[in-house]
Amino acid sequence: MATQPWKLIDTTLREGEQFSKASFRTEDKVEIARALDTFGVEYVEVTSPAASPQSQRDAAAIVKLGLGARIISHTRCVVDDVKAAVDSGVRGLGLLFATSRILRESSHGKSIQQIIDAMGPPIEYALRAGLEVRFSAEDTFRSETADLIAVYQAAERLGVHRVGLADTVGIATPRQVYVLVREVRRAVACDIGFHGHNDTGCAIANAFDAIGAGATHVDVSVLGIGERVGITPLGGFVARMFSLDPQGVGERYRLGQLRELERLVARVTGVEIPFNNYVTGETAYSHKAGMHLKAMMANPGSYEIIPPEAFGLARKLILGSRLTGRAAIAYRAREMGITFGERELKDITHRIKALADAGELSEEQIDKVLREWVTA
Ligand code: HCA
Ligand code: CU
Repeated sequence: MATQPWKLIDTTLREGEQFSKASFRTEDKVEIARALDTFGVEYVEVTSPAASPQSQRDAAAIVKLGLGARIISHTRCVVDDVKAAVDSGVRGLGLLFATSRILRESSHGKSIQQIIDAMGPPIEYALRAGLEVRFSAEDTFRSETADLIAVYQAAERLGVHRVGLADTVGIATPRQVYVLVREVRRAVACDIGFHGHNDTGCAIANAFDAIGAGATHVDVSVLGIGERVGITPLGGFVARMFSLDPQGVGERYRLGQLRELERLVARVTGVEIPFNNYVTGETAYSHKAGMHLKAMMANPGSYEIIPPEAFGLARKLILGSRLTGRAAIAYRAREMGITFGERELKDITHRIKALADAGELSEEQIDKVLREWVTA
């Protein structure tokens, strides 16, 4: 059970900048960073200041906002990049090296021993500068476990605060994540982070199992934006955790800000929020079938594990479809101050269903049918 402490590293301004539709201006980044801080994420990760001159200026601008969230940056594991990050004023660094054979061959050409030798100077530089340092093995789930443990233990000996597992290609299953995080948990004493891509739809479940197995930090981005189909979405992950610990999660984050935060990122990147988005999607709180409506009217918990009010949202009961039911129609009639007998209710519901066969009725149309029935 995911009851142990965990922290959110929002990487909308790093992984999310790698999203094909994102090209953030400085003012967009500032607005997103502020909104993330208002929501309450513990960390905001920004693009490596070494990536470009503007990236350096943007990182410094975000640091200067003086937010409550800790501003960290991502950098390659080389001293020059670390220096640029230190100069920008960020308080933490996420360093990484690919450890899978395929990426070692196609990306940097180093053996595991060469990685271990190369990570020393940048990690030491960052630690001497007083930064919180994380070392992550890119493409963790296509790497050999023995290699991973060797690299993580070397990082820990150098003094990193956290090691990271990255499902770079979205290949991991929840069980694999659980098993590997457990193994890393036994091998090192420092904190553990998880970063998971969503190529096969497992990113939330994987992040959840990482925490269950002892991970302390989870990477998320608003709407899940990132390379390809992106990573664990902030909203979906928070929903997962809220369903298990409503009070704890509700106290830690300003959940009522989620929708605004998502709208902001959707606007800046020019994408739509999916209709079935976790919690905030257009249909996330729509209830339609007669049997559902009946139970929802008796107790909203019947078909909702997360009350919409917790996120500042409202539910929508769709009464005018062919799937509607007597309880729903009686409910609406009562709201209008009309009471029908059982027989009548059956007939009027039948009538509404028959009309709805030609297309869903609006609330006004239902009300009209009910009123006319009374006066007829
Ligand atoms: C990438 C790197 C990364 C890094 C994750 C991490 C990944 O862009 O390929 O820092 O833990 O997915 O491996 O985003
Ligand atoms: Cu990634």
